[in-house]
Amino acid sequence: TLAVLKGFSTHGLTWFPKYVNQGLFRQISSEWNTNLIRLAMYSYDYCNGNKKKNLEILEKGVEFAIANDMYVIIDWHILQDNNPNENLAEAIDFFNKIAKKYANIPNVIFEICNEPNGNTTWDDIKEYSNLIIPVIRRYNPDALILVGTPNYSREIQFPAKDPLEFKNVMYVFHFYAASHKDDFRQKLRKVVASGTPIFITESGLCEEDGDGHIDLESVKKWYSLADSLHLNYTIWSLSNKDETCAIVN
Ligand code: IDC
Repeated sequence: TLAVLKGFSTHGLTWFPKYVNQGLFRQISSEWNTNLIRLAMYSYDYCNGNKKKNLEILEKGVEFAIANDMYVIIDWHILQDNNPNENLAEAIDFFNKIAKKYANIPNVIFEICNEPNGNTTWDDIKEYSNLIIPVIRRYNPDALILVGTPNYSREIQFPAKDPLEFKNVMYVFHFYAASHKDDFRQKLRKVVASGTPIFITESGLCEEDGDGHIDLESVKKWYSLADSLHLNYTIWSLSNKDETCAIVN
């Protein structure tokens, strides 16, 4: 049978550490039937904050995910730092640490750049990936590695034409149902049909800024499309931030 991974993404771990708790992870795994959790480590905050403390939150999240039989995405959440090469040295150090710590643990999935944006091109992302992926592969020869795509992980046509030369890599697509409609769904269908491996590491029921209205009609279309294409996804976010994408209020 085909395994499909579904679950939630946390909000920024360093802002909402209380959601990294054993009881909640047990609940979303066993009562809500999710088998995936994404841990969003905002790279900007990691690089400019208390690294040791931030890593401790992440490590607790990985521990609770494994204890509850879930897959876990360790997400290097670039956003304000719009090009992953901006904090390259920090990224190498981060992935070296965590890849070593979680060497060959099958639950762990590595997401190396959340949403490249601004002027960041697919060539920039390839350059970064060609440096970061070997750091992870040194300890995890078979781990699944997820690579963000230009313009907030929407432009999956680039890797479709010009993929990386590594095995067990998937490309990241994000959608927010109230902002992204049929033209985006059509693009996703086309790229998936071309055989390009796509992983939806983040999606939302609301508008693309994480707030605004929820579009239930588009929501239904998106998740039935994801299901029909057997795509893995997470929903943003497992938090109570005052915005419509937050699932706790
Ligand atoms: C957003 C938060 C928003 C915050 C911003 C920057 O919702 O309040 O100001 O981060 O820290 C994404 C990003 C994710 C966003 C999320 C929803 O990956 O970090 O969170 N979103 O806005 N891409 C599209 C939407």
